[in-house]
Amino acid sequence: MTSILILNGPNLNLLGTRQPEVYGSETLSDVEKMCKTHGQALDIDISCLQSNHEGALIDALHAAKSKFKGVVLNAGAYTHTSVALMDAIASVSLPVIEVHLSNIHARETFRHKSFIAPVALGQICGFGSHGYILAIDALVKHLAGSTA
Ligand code: CA2
Repeated sequence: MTSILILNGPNLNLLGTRQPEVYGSETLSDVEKMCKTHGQALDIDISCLQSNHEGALIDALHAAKSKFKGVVLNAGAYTHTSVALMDAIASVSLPVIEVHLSNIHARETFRHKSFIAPVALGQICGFGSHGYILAIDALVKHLAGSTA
């Protein structure tokens, strides 16, 4: 069965506790449940992991190589700072789709830069938690095309 990892970065464990106008009112657990339910409908296995630590996210990407066919990644603020995460994605050569709840391009200038985007299959932002569903669908379609 196709397996996809949903990987969330720093502070996303606090989802639903403040700034609902920016990030929505769902908790991370709600978002993860939604992804798993969507995975069941598509007959794919969805695993979820969140960490506030850059090294743990890098370790998760390295480990993903042998366990998953692709990754949906919301790297949180590390998106805008982490060359190390960019290098990790490039080194595992797994398809990674970058997701953001908010439209990072419509926010502060420092959020416009993504170190993930150049090594990602694509970027989805601004659609709230639905972005994770869009990313799963895009990854599944990509994987179907790459094995056909
Ligand atoms: O829009 C996104 O998904 C972000 O990745 C969220 C990050 C932010 O630094 C990025 O620029 C864009 C912030 C995640 C923090 O999320 C919280 C949500 C509610 C309460 C506390 C933190």
